[in-house]
Amino acid sequence: MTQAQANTKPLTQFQSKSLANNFSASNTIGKQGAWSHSAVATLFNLPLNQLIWQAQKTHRAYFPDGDIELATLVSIKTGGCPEDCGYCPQAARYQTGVEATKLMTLEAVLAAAQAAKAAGSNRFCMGAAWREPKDRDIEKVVAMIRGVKALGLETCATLGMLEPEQAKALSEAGLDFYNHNLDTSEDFYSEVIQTRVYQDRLDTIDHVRAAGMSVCCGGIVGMGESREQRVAFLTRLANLSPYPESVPINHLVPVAGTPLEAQVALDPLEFVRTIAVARITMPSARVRLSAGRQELGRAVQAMCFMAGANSIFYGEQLLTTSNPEAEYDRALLADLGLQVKESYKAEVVI
Ligand code: SAM
Ligand code: DTB
Ligand code: SF4
Repeated sequence: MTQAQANTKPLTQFQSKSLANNFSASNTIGKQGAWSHSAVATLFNLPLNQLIWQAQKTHRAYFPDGDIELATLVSIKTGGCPEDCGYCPQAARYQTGVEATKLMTLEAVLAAAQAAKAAGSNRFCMGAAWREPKDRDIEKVVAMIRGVKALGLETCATLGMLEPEQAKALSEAGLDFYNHNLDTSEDFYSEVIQTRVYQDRLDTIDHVRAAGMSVCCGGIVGMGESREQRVAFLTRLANLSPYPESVPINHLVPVAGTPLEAQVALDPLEFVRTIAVARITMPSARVRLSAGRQELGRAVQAMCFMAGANSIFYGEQLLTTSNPEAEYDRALLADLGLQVKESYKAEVVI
């Protein structure tokens, strides 16, 4: 036995046992929001192989087909945002070279949705650089949602903070998902954003739920937060009741001109761990590899799929930054033997 094995074996056995207890409980308590900080920290601390093995067991139980969802993102209103999110190229106060645009026309949005459908996308997500939409914006987005739904695509929107009535109007128009990220842990939040507080995010998520829509909620890792803060962030997400149906995990894209422009990249293995812990703690959620995939490369993305990621943003553009070409992603999925989710196929949730 090597010194390294001698050092890790007792820890491994102990951690496996404590994880097994937590794991069996998680099948019933996860939905009710009972993940403790220490249970999530224990997952993060597991030897990587064990963590991925647990994540794979969860993934196979909840997604026996193991397919990958493709979500296409379109920026329906770019730049000029009054908020100060330290990572965001669309905040008006940072000199990032992003030009503010008006809201896209209905025709342009429907043309983009048609193209996404033709490229094989499952979901069409409309993003707007707003702190919160005005009621007249909601009317226009309602028409977009109706048009995109009529094409047979799943719909998602991310428009900033919502009032209950606005969430209701979007839901009545047929919006399937609303994306609103917690982004990080509560204690790190104010180091990145000062123009709103964590509770504002939680309130909007409540309004989305109350209006009957599914929640798409995740965040960004690699902004300089600590491991403990990543644990706290995922614990918070997993304890939302119910936890989100969609969990986008963004890897910070450091954009020149933003306060986080010089942020040192996170260790890719820590990103893989974050994906695995998201999979285990939110077993029936679609865990989406979101911003920052280009920088990860094929091998790390493959590890993320092994760790339970089962959704990607698909198409060469995110909102203002670039994403892998569709052809690159199709080749990656084919090389890994991963099938694309069929649109509107019922998902098996145990
Ligand atoms: N304005 C709305 C809001 O903030 O909720 C919606 C659009 S906002 C751009 C959506 C999400 O994109 C953010 O919550 C953040 O997680 C992600 N994001 C923005 N800039 C990013 C960056 N540079 N790197 C990684 N993720 C980023
Ligand atoms: C999410 O969590 N990631 C997407 C989507 N939700 C709206 C946005 C990523 C944006 C990355 C920076 C940009 O392209 O401007
Ligand atoms: Fe505005 Fe959203 Fe960017 Fe924050 S993340 S500056 S709210 S567009």
